[in-house]
This record gives sequence, C-alpha cells and structure tokens, in this order.
Amino acid sequence: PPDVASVRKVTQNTEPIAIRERTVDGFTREFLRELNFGQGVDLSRASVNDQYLALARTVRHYLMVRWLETLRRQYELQAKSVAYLSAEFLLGRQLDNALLASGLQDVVEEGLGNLGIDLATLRDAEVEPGLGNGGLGRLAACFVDSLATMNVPCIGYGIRYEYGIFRQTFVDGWQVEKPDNWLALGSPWEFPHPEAAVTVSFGGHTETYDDEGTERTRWVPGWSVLGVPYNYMVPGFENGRVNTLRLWSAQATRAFDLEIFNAGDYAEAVRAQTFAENISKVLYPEDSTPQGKELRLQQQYFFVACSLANFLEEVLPEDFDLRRLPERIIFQLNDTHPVIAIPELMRILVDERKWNWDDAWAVIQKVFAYTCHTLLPEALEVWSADLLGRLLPRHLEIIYRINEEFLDGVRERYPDDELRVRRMSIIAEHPERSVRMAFLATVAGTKVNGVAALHSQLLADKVLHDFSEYFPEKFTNVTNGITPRRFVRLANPGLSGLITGAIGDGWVTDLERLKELEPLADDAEFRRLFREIKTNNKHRLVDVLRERDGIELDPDTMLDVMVKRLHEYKRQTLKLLHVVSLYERITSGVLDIDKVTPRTFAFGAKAAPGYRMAKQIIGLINAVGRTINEDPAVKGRLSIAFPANYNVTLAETLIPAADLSEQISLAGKEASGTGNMKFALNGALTIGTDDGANVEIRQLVGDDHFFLFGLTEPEVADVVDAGYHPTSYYESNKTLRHALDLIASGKFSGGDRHVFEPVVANLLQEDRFLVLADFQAYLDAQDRVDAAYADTDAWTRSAVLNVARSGFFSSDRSMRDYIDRIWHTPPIDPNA
Ligand code: GPV
Repeated sequence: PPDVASVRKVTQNTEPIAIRERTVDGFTREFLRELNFGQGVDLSRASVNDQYLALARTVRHYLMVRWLETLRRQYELQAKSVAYLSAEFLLGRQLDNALLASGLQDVVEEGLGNLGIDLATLRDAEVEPGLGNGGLGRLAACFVDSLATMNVPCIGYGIRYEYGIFRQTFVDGWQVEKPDNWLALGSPWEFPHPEAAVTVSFGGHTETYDDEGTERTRWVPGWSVLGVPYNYMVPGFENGRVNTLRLWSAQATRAFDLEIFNAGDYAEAVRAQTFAENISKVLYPEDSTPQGKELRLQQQYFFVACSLANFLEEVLPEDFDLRRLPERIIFQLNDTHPVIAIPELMRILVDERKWNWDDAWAVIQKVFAYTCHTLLPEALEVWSADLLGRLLPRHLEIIYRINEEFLDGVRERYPDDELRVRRMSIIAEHPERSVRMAFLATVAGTKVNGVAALHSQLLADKVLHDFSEYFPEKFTNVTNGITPRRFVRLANPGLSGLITGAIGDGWVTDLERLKELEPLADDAEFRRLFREIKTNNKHRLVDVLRERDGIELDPDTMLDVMVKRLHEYKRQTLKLLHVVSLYERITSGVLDIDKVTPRTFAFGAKAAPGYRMAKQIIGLINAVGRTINEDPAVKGRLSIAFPANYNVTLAETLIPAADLSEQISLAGKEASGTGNMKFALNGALTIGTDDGANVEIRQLVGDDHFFLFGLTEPEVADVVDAGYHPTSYYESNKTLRHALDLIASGKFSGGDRHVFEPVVANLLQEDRFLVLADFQAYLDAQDRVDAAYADTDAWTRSAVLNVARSGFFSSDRSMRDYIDRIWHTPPIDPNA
C-alpha cells in the first residue's frame, strides 16, 4: 500500500454535511446516481447485482452522516468504550438491517417500485458475511447491534476472513464443503483503510539490554505482516448512532516483497505474499472443538495485536496518559481466542512504554474481562509452549512471569498445597508443556462470566472451581440474549405487526414490554391472528425451501425444528431416534398411523470438516430422510426436511415458521444456546432438557408451556459416577432396541449394514452424552407435545405466552447486565 500515513492527520471538517433527502424522490435520485456513477451502468442494463450494490451504497450514504457524527462526538467526549474482541462476527445479511435502522424501508420500497424493481429480489442478491461458526459468532453480532441501539460506544474488533464458514452441500447425503467466496460479487458494506495498516510481528527471539541502569527486554521479531482495517457500520435502531466494527485483513509488508522482488525472485515474492495473506484467508470451521493449529494462533495474535495498536495509537488522543486506560476502555474477550491480548498489552506497556511490571499489571487487571462459552473440557483452549515460544517468544516469557507471580500468591494463601498449585498453574506440564488460555484470562481479567445462570454456576463450581474460591469476586453471570431487531422485527414482520398493533412499537427496544401481550393469550381473535401468521410463515418457508433446495414441505403439519451445529453433545441422534422409532412403530403396526400427529422434522446443521462422527450423523439424517420421505406408508404423516447450508439467512425464515423447538442437549453441556431464545420469541414451544438458558426460559414461560424432559445435571453426574452402561437401556427398552436395530439392519442404507455401524456402535458402547439414558423420557415428552398440539387453542395460548414472557432474552438486557456487572460504561446522552 502507498505510504500515505502523512495525509491522515489533516484537519477534520467537523461541519456535518447536509442530510440527504429522505423522500421517495430524494432516494430515487441517489439510487440512480449510484447506479450510473458508482456502478457504471444505466438502469436498462443493470443486473440484479448492480442494482443490489447501488442500493447498498445508497443506504450506507444515508447512514454516513450519522457515522461521522458518532465518531466526532465520541472523540470529543472521550467516554469509556467497549472493545469487543472476537474472532467471529456472524453478521448475516446487512441490507435489511441497515434499512430498518435508518428508517428507510418504506421510502426505498416505494422508490424502487416506481423504477420497476422489487426490493425482495435485491435482498436475495446479498451473500451473507458468514464470518463465524455458530452461536458464539452470532452472539457477537447481536451484542454490537444492541450496544449501538442503546447508545453505548463500542468498537467490535475481529478478522475479515476472505472465506467465511464453508458452504455445505450434500452429495448422496454426505456433507461436502465448498468455499464461501462471499466477496466475489463485491462488498458494499465495508470501508478499507490501507493507509491505516498496522504492522504485526512474529517469531524471532528476545534479548535484554541496559536502559540507563534498568535491565529491559526487547523482542527482535523474525517476520511481520500488515493488518489492513476494514470498517463496517453498526447502526443503532432509529437512534442516529452508528458504531464501528473493524475487521483486519492480512497483507505482506512492502519491505517483505520489495526485498525479494529486488533480488529478482518473482515466484518467491508471490509465495511470501501468499504466506502473509493466508493469515486472514479462512475461518476455522471448528465450533467448540479447537484445533491446535499454528495458523489459528497466528490469526488470534494478528487481530489482537492490530486491535490494541489501533485503539492505543489511533482511537485514543495522541497525548493520552495510558495510566488512565481503565477510564477509557474495557476489552471484552469473547472466549479464549483473543486472550493473547493480555501478554500483548503487558509487552507494549513494559517493553515499549518502559513501565515497571507492577504498574502495567495493575492496569491490565482493570481493562480485560473474559467470557467463557463452554463446559466441555476439550473445548478449553490450550497452546503448546513450544509453538507459542516459537511464534511469540516474548509473550511466552510474559505468561511465565504472570504465572510465577500468581502462583506465589496461591502458595501464600494455601501453604503446603502443591497439588492445588499445580491444578491452578497457567502452565500445564502434561502431556506436554502448554498454556491454559482460560486460566490466563481468569487470572488477568477483572471479571469472568458464563453465558447462562446454570453455566456460570457450573463454571464456578466445577470447571474453574479453584479460581472461584481464590477470586470469588471475579465470577459473575450474564445470560445471553438475541437482538429483537433482526430475529423478530425483521424475520417475522407478520408477528411484529400483530404485536405493534396490540401494544405499540416500544417493544423493539424494550422487549420486556411483550409482557403486555399476556392478557391477549386469552383473546380468541388474537389467537386466530397469531395462528394465521404462523401459517403464513410456514407458507413463506415452503416457498423458500422449494426455490433454494427443491424441498417440498407440507405446511399443514407440525413443524418440529432442530437447527444448530452438529455436535454429539447437542444430541441430534436423540431427535433422529425419535423419528426412526415413530417410523418403525408405524410400519410394524405398533402405532395406529391415524393417531400420529402429522409432523415435518426440519434439521439444519453443519459439521466441522474434521469431525467424523458428526459427518456420519449428517449422513444418517439424510438417509433416514430419504427412506421416510419416499415411503407411502407414512406419507402425509412423517417427513424430514434437511436443507443444506443452514445459516443466518435461512434461520430468519425457518424460525418464525416453527411450532416446536428442539433444545435437547445433555444437561450440563450446552453453555447457553441462543437459538432456543429465538424460537420462543417467535412463538414456538420448546421441548428441552434442563440445560443452558433452557432453564431460564422454562422458569419464565412457565412449566405448563414448556416440555421438559431428561436427566438433570446432578443426575447426569451421578449416572456417570456410577458407571454408565448404554447397553442396559438397549436391552431393557424394546422401543429403543427396535429403533437402533432398524438403523443397524441397513434399512436406511440400501441394505448395507456397515455404513452407519459406527454411529450405532458408538451409542451402544460409549454414548458419552447419554442419549440412550434420556431416550424414553424424550419419547414421553413428545407424547405430551402431541397431546398439547391436538388442542389448537391451548397450544396457541402457550405460544403467545412464550412470546409475552421471553422479553428477558433481548440482547439489550444482556448488554445492560454487562454494563452493570462488568463494564461500567455509561450510555451517551444522545443530545449531548
Ligand atoms: I467454546 N459456542 C460456540 O458457538 N462456539 C464455541 O467455540 C464455543 C461456544 C457457543 C455455545 O456452545 C452456546 O451454548 C452458546 O449459546 C454460544 O456459544 C454463545 O454463548
């Protein structure tokens, strides 16, 4: 990139440019101008993509004045901000959200209509930025939406992956991954700033030197890359605030390739370029199962180093006294992926700014806070000391020193308890020497939070028990939430209209007001309208799945949905055993088909490409689907719909159409879940275990409106302690045996008994997540679902109450909890 750093500090023109005319005519002029001058085509020759790009740029122009204004005011006020550090932001499509936030929906629809353009067609031209895997990435996107809407200054910092989460396809029912080339047709929402690129270094060695009598350490890196920021707008809902999401893209440094170019080796220069750019090339498609890959550690350090440098050198004023850093920023660590920020800031303060260690450490402990998103021990990130030392030698030294001083304190508090010291050490010695990132975050952070009440409890009692004893004041809970703008207001316009008609539109930013709907659960006309909307949403889904996947779905059946990443702990196999068992009992004459509630079972799930069992289960769901959907014996009663490539966009049509939400993880394994909240807020009833945020959903909506089943977390612990034997369930439960035997018989694999043998064998021999133990309870709960569904009025009443009582699950509330318990960032007065 050209060396233009010098032109960045020109005097700012602080005069806000006149706001563009927000009329149909004004919009139309702007749109055509973009089409002609931005896109370089005239209307008669414009492709849908041309029109989409022009529209996106027009909409962002309307938001631009507010963005500049937000930045200017933020600079003036120097108010405390949140820096949300996250390796994933699963944003979903941007156009609709930008239209909603800017209040331009009607104007745009009419203006385009006058030109003979259908807004819906342009909407569908947008490729969603899939820069996340699942819940964790989507949570980050909901949080930044809420902060903007609540007028809280926030910068989201992450990685601009050139390829986001893979596009899933099915070949003969097996998952095949295709690259997600989301940037191919243009990316109208981003603002690249190559002139603000940051240099990030890796490798090399450290050395000590004498600095006027003080011994200091410096890092002599081996190589470096550039981080180029790409800014995205994060508009608040109708409030004029536009926050920033800053995603980093890796490039080769000029020195790097110039040197090689001059040596005349073109191929080598290109290789160097590729090497650097690889850092932000692709999102790791693992979800809660970290793969210890060197490139992944490079990604983590890359975005964190860029973000800290950007905040300290660009966002803060030039003369800012870093001792006052805690007054200006809190870095929220979204799981352990950004935890390397802790030694990085220590390095900056101690090595570069030449602070003494204790002063630096005092600041560190005030500016980082850590959110843990898992309870699975294998998902707690650990880096081999060998790798870390090679890639970031100075950071490893700093981590060792943090650990030494921390363990001195532990020894002082617990003399003669070396066992405890070893348990709590940030450095593990077995099976190889490694760094436990969650421990580092806990020791350094001001707070540690889990993501649902049960999860936070289990974190403090089990996973991080020694730490919660040592630092009881650090541990807190913030139950997750979802943004009602995207997942209700936009995804479910029918329901939104009904709600607004009944209680006004205040609920969009104050979701607890949904409580006012409670009395309407007893209003027959309201229930009729509510049902009509659900039916319309099903028809909308029918259209989408026909067009998108060639799937024919019967809108007159109960829509029973399980959508989430494929993971054994989430227990898609339990859902599948229910379906197979129904099928087996119908076809063998045990169940009278006329007594079976017609259901469509919808699945959506991606498996991590290297997760073999998960891919087997996907194959099995598709195989069972093929058999059942083709069998005339169950026609009109049972069918399976498994559209490939479940993503945010599909969620937005699937969830509003659902009757039943499947949240059936083994108790004590799902940290929170957020899909569960989206379903409840769209009027689906939940069948679920006592796990994650299900616990709070059930408490709020009431036992009568939630189908609870299965072992509780303490019961699970007891069963496991007593020695779990899945075969005893198989032997004593005929229904279960028949279902498993049918799979093992090759019924779903053209008679081949080998294909799904690993899935069956795993359930019979190991069954780590107690699928067999919960099977009968699940079946019984499904019988209760059928009985409840038969009484349409009672079911609708429950559905209305689910909506009315789920206002707590707004991510606005989550943000308020973070602010009160962790961040202490006051909102900005919009009129200040
Ligand atoms: I650790 N989660 C995720 O999506 N990816 C991860 O790598 C990890 C956690 C999820 C949890 O599984 C969900 O229970 C939770 O709702 C979500 O993070 C957001 O907190």
